[in-house]
Amino acid sequence: MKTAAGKILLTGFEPFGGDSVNPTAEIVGRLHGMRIGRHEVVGVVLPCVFGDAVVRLKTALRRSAPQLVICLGQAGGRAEITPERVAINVDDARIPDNAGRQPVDVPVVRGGPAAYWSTLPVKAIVAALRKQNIPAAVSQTAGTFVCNHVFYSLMHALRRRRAVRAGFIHVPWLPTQGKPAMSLATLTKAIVLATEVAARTKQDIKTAGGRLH
Ligand code: PCA
Repeated sequence: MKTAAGKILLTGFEPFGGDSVNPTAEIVGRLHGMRIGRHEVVGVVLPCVFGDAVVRLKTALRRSAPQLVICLGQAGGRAEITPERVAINVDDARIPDNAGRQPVDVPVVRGGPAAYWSTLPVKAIVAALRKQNIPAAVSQTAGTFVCNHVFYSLMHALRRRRAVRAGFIHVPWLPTQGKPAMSLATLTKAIVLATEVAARTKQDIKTAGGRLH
Protein backbone atom coordinates (compact mmCIF):
# COMPACT_ATOMS: atom_id res chain seq x y z
CA MET A 1 0.00 0.00 0.00
CA LYS A 2 1.23 3.48 -0.85
CA THR A 3 1.74 5.81 2.06
CA ALA A 4 -0.09 9.14 2.06
CA ALA A 5 2.00 11.98 0.62
CA GLY A 6 0.52 14.59 2.88
CA LYS A 7 -2.50 15.86 4.68
CA ILE A 8 -5.57 17.72 3.55
CA LEU A 9 -7.27 19.65 6.33
CA LEU A 10 -11.02 19.81 5.80
CA THR A 11 -13.10 21.78 8.27
CA GLY A 12 -16.84 22.13 8.78
CA PHE A 13 -19.01 23.91 11.33
CA GLU A 14 -21.35 22.80 14.07
CA PRO A 15 -25.02 23.79 13.60
CA PHE A 16 -25.85 27.45 14.29
CA GLY A 17 -28.71 29.92 14.26
CA GLY A 18 -31.18 27.44 15.78
CA ASP A 19 -30.53 24.67 13.25
CA SER A 20 -29.99 21.12 14.50
CA VAL A 21 -27.70 20.07 11.65
CA ASN A 22 -24.98 21.64 9.54
CA PRO A 23 -24.26 19.84 6.25
CA THR A 24 -20.57 20.71 6.55
CA ALA A 25 -20.17 18.78 9.83
CA GLU A 26 -21.77 15.77 8.12
CA ILE A 27 -19.47 16.02 5.07
CA VAL A 28 -16.37 16.34 7.23
CA GLY A 29 -17.46 13.36 9.36
CA ARG A 30 -17.84 11.24 6.23
CA LEU A 31 -14.49 12.21 4.71
CA HIS A 32 -12.28 12.17 7.83
CA GLY A 33 -9.51 9.58 7.44
CA MET A 34 -10.19 9.05 3.73
CA ARG A 35 -7.53 9.13 1.04
CA ILE A 36 -8.03 11.61 -1.76
CA GLY A 37 -5.37 11.07 -4.38
CA ARG A 38 -2.26 10.49 -2.31
CA HIS A 39 -3.44 12.70 0.51
CA GLU A 40 -5.11 11.80 3.77
CA VAL A 41 -8.09 13.86 4.89
CA VAL A 42 -8.06 15.27 8.42
CA GLY A 43 -11.60 16.38 9.23
CA VAL A 44 -12.31 18.89 11.99
CA VAL A 45 -15.62 20.45 13.04
CA LEU A 46 -15.24 24.04 14.25
CA PRO A 47 -17.48 25.77 16.79
CA CYS A 48 -19.62 28.48 15.25
CA VAL A 49 -18.10 31.07 17.56
CA PHE A 50 -16.02 34.13 16.64
CA GLY A 51 -12.48 33.67 17.97
CA ASP A 52 -12.93 30.12 19.29
CA ALA A 53 -13.31 28.76 15.77
CA VAL A 54 -9.94 30.28 14.84
CA VAL A 55 -8.23 28.84 17.93
CA ARG A 56 -9.49 25.38 16.90
CA LEU A 57 -8.45 25.95 13.29
CA LYS A 58 -4.91 26.99 14.27
CA THR A 59 -4.52 23.92 16.49
CA ALA A 60 -5.59 21.74 13.56
CA LEU A 61 -3.13 23.53 11.25
CA ARG A 62 -0.29 22.90 13.71
CA ARG A 63 -1.17 19.27 14.30
CA SER A 64 -1.80 18.20 10.73
CA ALA A 65 0.72 20.42 8.86
CA PRO A 66 -1.48 20.15 5.74
CA GLN A 67 -0.54 20.84 2.13
CA LEU A 68 -4.09 21.86 1.34
CA VAL A 69 -6.80 23.40 3.52
CA ILE A 70 -10.45 23.64 2.57
CA CYS A 71 -12.87 25.14 5.07
CA LEU A 72 -16.57 24.51 4.50
CA GLY A 73 -19.61 26.46 5.64
CA GLN A 74 -23.36 26.31 5.19
CA ALA A 75 -24.95 29.07 3.14
CA GLY A 76 -28.71 28.62 3.48
CA GLY A 77 -30.53 30.00 0.47
CA ARG A 78 -27.79 29.23 -2.04
CA ALA A 79 -28.59 26.59 -4.65
CA GLU A 80 -24.99 25.92 -5.71
CA ILE A 81 -21.67 24.77 -4.34
CA THR A 82 -19.83 28.09 -4.10
CA PRO A 83 -16.04 28.33 -3.81
CA GLU A 84 -15.34 31.75 -2.31
CA ARG A 85 -12.99 34.09 -4.17
CA VAL A 86 -12.11 36.47 -1.33
CA ALA A 87 -12.06 36.87 2.46
CA ILE A 88 -12.54 40.38 3.88
CA ASN A 89 -11.25 41.91 7.10
CA VAL A 90 -14.54 42.58 8.85
CA ASP A 91 -16.87 40.88 11.30
CA ASP A 92 -20.47 42.11 11.07
CA ALA A 93 -22.85 39.57 12.57
CA ARG A 94 -26.55 39.76 11.74
CA ILE A 95 -27.29 37.09 14.38
CA PRO A 96 -25.42 36.08 17.54
CA ASP A 97 -22.96 33.18 17.21
CA ASN A 98 -23.27 30.02 19.33
CA ALA A 99 -21.69 31.81 22.31
CA GLY A 100 -23.98 34.84 21.98
CA ARG A 101 -21.26 37.02 20.48
CA GLN A 102 -22.34 39.51 17.84
CA PRO A 103 -19.45 41.70 16.67
CA VAL A 104 -20.44 44.61 14.44
CA ASP A 105 -17.97 46.37 12.14
CA VAL A 106 -14.81 45.13 13.81
CA PRO A 107 -11.77 43.86 11.91
CA VAL A 108 -10.99 40.13 11.97
CA VAL A 109 -7.31 41.06 12.35
CA ARG A 110 -6.54 44.59 13.52
CA GLY A 111 -4.10 46.18 11.05
CA GLY A 112 -4.48 43.31 8.59
CA PRO A 113 -4.99 43.89 4.86
CA ALA A 114 -8.55 44.58 3.66
CA ALA A 115 -8.77 41.18 1.99
CA TYR A 116 -7.05 37.94 1.06
CA TRP A 117 -7.66 35.98 -2.14
CA SER A 118 -8.40 32.27 -1.97
CA THR A 119 -5.45 30.28 -3.26
CA LEU A 120 -7.71 27.46 -4.43
CA PRO A 121 -8.34 27.13 -8.18
CA VAL A 122 -11.93 28.35 -7.77
CA LYS A 123 -12.77 28.43 -11.48
CA ALA A 124 -11.36 24.96 -12.14
CA ILE A 125 -13.39 23.62 -9.21
CA VAL A 126 -16.60 25.16 -10.57
CA ALA A 127 -15.89 23.77 -14.07
CA ALA A 128 -15.23 20.26 -12.72
CA LEU A 129 -18.44 20.27 -10.66
CA ARG A 130 -20.57 21.52 -13.56
CA LYS A 131 -19.13 18.77 -15.73
CA GLN A 132 -20.63 16.30 -13.25
CA ASN A 133 -23.94 18.21 -13.37
CA ILE A 134 -23.50 19.53 -9.86
CA PRO A 135 -24.67 23.17 -9.64
CA ALA A 136 -21.67 25.38 -8.82
CA ALA A 137 -20.62 29.03 -9.06
CA VAL A 138 -17.77 31.22 -7.87
CA SER A 139 -18.99 33.42 -5.01
CA GLN A 140 -17.67 36.94 -4.57
CA THR A 141 -18.47 37.18 -0.87
CA ALA A 142 -18.33 34.78 2.04
CA GLY A 143 -20.45 37.21 4.06
CA THR A 144 -19.31 38.80 7.32
CA PHE A 145 -20.27 36.11 9.85
CA VAL A 146 -18.17 33.27 11.31
CA CYS A 147 -17.38 31.72 7.91
CA ASN A 148 -15.67 34.81 6.51
CA HIS A 149 -13.99 35.26 9.93
CA VAL A 150 -12.48 31.77 9.70
CA PHE A 151 -11.61 32.17 6.00
CA TYR A 152 -9.79 35.48 6.61
CA SER A 153 -7.98 34.09 9.66
CA LEU A 154 -6.92 31.02 7.67
CA MET A 155 -5.42 33.07 4.86
CA HIS A 156 -3.77 35.42 7.36
CA ALA A 157 -2.22 32.48 9.23
CA LEU A 158 -0.87 31.06 5.97
CA ARG A 159 0.20 34.36 4.39
CA ARG A 160 3.88 33.44 4.45
CA ARG A 161 3.32 29.80 3.53
CA ARG A 162 2.38 30.18 -0.12
CA ALA A 163 3.04 26.50 -0.80
CA VAL A 164 -0.03 25.61 1.26
CA ARG A 165 -3.15 26.14 -0.82
CA ALA A 166 -6.19 27.20 1.09
CA GLY A 167 -9.68 28.55 0.75
CA PHE A 168 -13.33 28.32 1.60
CA ILE A 169 -16.37 26.68 0.02
CA HIS A 170 -19.98 27.40 0.98
CA VAL A 171 -22.61 24.69 0.45
CA PRO A 172 -26.43 24.70 0.33
CA TRP A 173 -28.79 23.30 2.96
CA LEU A 174 -29.61 19.63 3.32
CA PRO A 175 -33.16 18.74 2.17
CA THR A 176 -34.34 18.53 5.82
CA GLN A 177 -33.37 22.17 6.40
CA GLY A 178 -35.28 23.89 3.61
CA LYS A 179 -34.97 24.81 -0.06
CA PRO A 180 -32.89 25.09 -2.17
CA ALA A 181 -31.07 21.99 -0.98
CA MET A 182 -28.60 19.28 -1.98
CA SER A 183 -28.44 15.70 -0.74
CA LEU A 184 -25.59 14.71 1.55
CA ALA A 185 -24.44 12.22 -1.11
CA THR A 186 -24.16 14.98 -3.74
CA LEU A 187 -22.51 17.39 -1.30
CA THR A 188 -19.94 14.77 -0.31
CA LYS A 189 -19.22 13.88 -3.94
CA ALA A 190 -18.83 17.58 -4.74
CA ILE A 191 -16.33 18.18 -1.95
CA VAL A 192 -14.28 15.11 -2.88
CA LEU A 193 -14.16 16.39 -6.45
CA ALA A 194 -13.28 19.93 -5.38
CA THR A 195 -10.49 18.55 -3.20
CA GLU A 196 -9.10 16.42 -6.03
CA VAL A 197 -9.11 19.41 -8.37
CA ALA A 198 -7.46 21.64 -5.76
CA ALA A 199 -4.78 19.02 -5.08
CA ARG A 200 -3.81 18.61 -8.72
CA THR A 201 -4.41 22.04 -10.33
CA LYS A 202 -1.40 24.33 -10.13
CA GLN A 203 -2.74 27.16 -12.24
CA ASP A 204 -6.42 28.10 -12.19
CA ILE A 205 -8.27 28.26 -15.50
CA LYS A 206 -9.39 31.60 -16.88
CA THR A 207 -13.06 31.52 -17.70
CA ALA A 208 -15.59 34.18 -16.93
CA GLY A 209 -17.38 33.07 -13.82
CA GLY A 210 -18.86 36.26 -12.50
CA ARG A 211 -22.47 37.25 -12.41
CA LEU A 212 -23.73 40.68 -13.37
CA HIS A 213 -25.23 41.15 -9.91
N1 PCA B 1 -22.14 29.11 8.00
C1 PCA B 1 -22.00 30.39 8.64
C2 PCA B 1 -21.15 30.13 9.86
C3 PCA B 1 -21.13 28.66 10.04
C4 PCA B 1 -21.67 28.11 8.79
O1 PCA B 1 -21.73 26.91 8.50
C5 PCA B 1 -21.50 31.49 7.73
O2 PCA B 1 -21.73 31.41 6.50
O3 PCA B 1 -20.86 32.44 8.19
